Amino acid sequence: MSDFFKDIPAISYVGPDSDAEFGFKHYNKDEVVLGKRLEDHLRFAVAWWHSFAWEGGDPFGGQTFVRPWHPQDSMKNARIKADVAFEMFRILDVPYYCWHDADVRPETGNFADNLKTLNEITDYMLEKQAQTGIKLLWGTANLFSHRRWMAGASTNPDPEVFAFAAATVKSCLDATHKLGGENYVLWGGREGYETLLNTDMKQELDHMGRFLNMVVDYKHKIGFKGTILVEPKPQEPSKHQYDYDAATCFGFLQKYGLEKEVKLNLEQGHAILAGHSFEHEIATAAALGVFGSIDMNRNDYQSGWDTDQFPNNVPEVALAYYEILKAGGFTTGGTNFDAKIRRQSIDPADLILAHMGAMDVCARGLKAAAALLDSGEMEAAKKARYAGWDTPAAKAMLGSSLDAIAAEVLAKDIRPEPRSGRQERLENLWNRFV
Ligand code: XLS
Ligand code: NI
Ligand code: NI
Repeated sequence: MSDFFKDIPAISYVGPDSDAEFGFKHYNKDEVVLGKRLEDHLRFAVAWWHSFAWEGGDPFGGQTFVRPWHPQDSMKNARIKADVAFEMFRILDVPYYCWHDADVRPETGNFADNLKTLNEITDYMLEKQAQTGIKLLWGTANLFSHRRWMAGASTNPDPEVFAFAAATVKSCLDATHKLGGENYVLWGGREGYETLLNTDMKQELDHMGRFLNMVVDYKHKIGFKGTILVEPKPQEPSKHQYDYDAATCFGFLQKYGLEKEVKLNLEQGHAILAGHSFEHEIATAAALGVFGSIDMNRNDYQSGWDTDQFPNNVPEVALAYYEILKAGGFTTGGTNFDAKIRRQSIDPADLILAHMGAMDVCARGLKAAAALLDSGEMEAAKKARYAGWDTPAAKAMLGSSLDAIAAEVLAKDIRPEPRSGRQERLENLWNRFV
């Protein structure tokens, strides 16, 4: 046990009428919604990197946080960091957490040492999981921070970097498997390019497709039962990233024969960077059969970059959960807060309050979405809009041909009558629930 959070009580449900600073106002994990406990619907996870590895730097200034596990260059401090992390998971009563290799172990620059320290610290984390019951939602490899990755990992023009990436992902998949992780994520931060003047795009895409196939093969080889997830993002850090958005990723998976093996981890802020809404990305992935998990962190709408802020907009979050519920909810996925406190929020309490508030926002959003879904009104309106397609004649047309349909249009003198899309009525309906 560490005393980093010494004056902070464990967070429990106090209800919406309480003004307690530390307490859930809306997230009552045992509340049953649509036949399932809120904890099982939302499947919250804390991201190790933003809360414990990031030191508060931005492009104009360095570290603002002063923590007992700094500097992060020794196994001794990696253990202190793990102690504090598990203490925070306990205080928040979250069921899951997520990590990159580089968040949990010191970086030494060579693979053998990285492997040794990763195995050592994840053994320690396994003990902590056993003591607390907290589980791993997903593990991942950081293939973007160290300078060796500057021109990409699997898409690097240097085969030695590809090899280093393959070895690193193998080690992270092994560690995720050991910890009973329910998913494994690949976010291609530098799998893209800065300029076509020095880039062979076709070759890079083929290498990335081959790499992902090797990941899937290895997953089966070791009997890892979790889901392999790819996380789309259009740019930042690379100018152009190959995993632009959900639809682009699906095309990539299909081209390399992986659409049945790999699903998507969708992030709210990345959707916005791609010029989409979060619910658009979720609905796209669900329609294509590749919805997996979410990173629930928003951007600042004025700044135009990935600011990784905790969610605080209930109507926005509700729209996302509505699509998730319609898709049947999470299976192996969950709600990961890939979010960081602001660099001025230097107190330990800020870390707790950020997560606590975000869990409340998500609970409110999910409950609103569930109530609307349960009322059936929105879905009935949608069904009515497509009712014409329920007739045998309309169904038969889909198996017909252009010339047969054209003959029918002439013979019956078909003249379609436009009908209202009723958008504002449906927006008013939505507003009754949020
Ligand atoms: C960065 C990504 C990253 C992934 C994990 O923008 O969101 O944090 O979730 O590598
Ligand atoms: Ni992100
Ligand atoms: Ni993310």
